[in-house]
Amino acid sequence: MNLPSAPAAHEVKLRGDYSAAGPDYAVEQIWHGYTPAQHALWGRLLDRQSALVQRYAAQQFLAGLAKLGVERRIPRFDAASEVLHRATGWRIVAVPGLIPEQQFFAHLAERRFPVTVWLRTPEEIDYLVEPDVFHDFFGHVPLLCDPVFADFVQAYGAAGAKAVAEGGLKMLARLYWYCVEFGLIRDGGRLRAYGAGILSSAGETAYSIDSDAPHRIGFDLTRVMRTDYLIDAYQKTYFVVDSFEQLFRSAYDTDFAPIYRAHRDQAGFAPDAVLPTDVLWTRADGEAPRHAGA
Ligand code: HBI
Ligand code: FE
Repeated sequence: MNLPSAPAAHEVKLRGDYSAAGPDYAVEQIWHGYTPAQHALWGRLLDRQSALVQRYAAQQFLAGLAKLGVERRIPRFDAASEVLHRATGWRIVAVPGLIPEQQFFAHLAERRFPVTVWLRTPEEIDYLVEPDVFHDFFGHVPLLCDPVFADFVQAYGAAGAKAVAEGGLKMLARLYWYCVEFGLIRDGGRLRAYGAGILSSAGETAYSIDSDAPHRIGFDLTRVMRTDYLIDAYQKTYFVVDSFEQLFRSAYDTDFAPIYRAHRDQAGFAPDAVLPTDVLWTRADGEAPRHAGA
């Protein structure tokens, strides 16, 4: 079983049980296997983030969260998939954890979102390196109820297969990181967060919008694809889209191959770089704090 290398600056030992995974890395969600303590931990995580996202999350995320009717127990993926499928044709596929890029992209291209079946431990309530069911479900699934964003993620997945062939994997992973995981969006004159890595993190949800420490730079596809990222600290730069239509158009209208060819052998821009061509919303004025658990 060729286990994936986690998309991380440092290798992590994968903790899921991959023994029952199929060639597409799908497993069963053994919902009766979750303990009352795990459901209670899910409830604590949900209470904390639900309060924060009301104030900081994109409207489309909040609409999806409401549509899913997330309860204070670990969700049943098959029931949530029925709601999701009616909204945008997506379904959840249960996975043991991080899976290889190739299978990950293939699932996205066919409107299946991989959701990890295990939940973090109480000691990891503030931070864990590998995505768990709370990050994947609470962070990612609500926005997949938005038709435009759902189309973007499907187009992103379809681009994945080609990226593997054209040496663009690292650049495509940056697009996922700075948008799907840590993206901000304009909401009138203010900014709101839509990235799953932000909205599933108690500390980073407020930080991404309120702090003066990070840069906030207008989204530009090539700029994002050329910018490195770190995984063990709050982001030093967030990219701001005007709309999900802008994001979708960037993935759907653009042939990524010329971008891969032009830049695949170049070093990425530093996570805290500011370029003369950047449209700056805010410029950093300090150090991004490290994650509590890092
Ligand atoms: N696997 N289950 C899972 N979840 C992810 O978010 C994920 C993955 N494998 C690869 C991956 N993400 C990243 O390399 C993406 O940037 C492609
Ligand atoms: Fe994620």
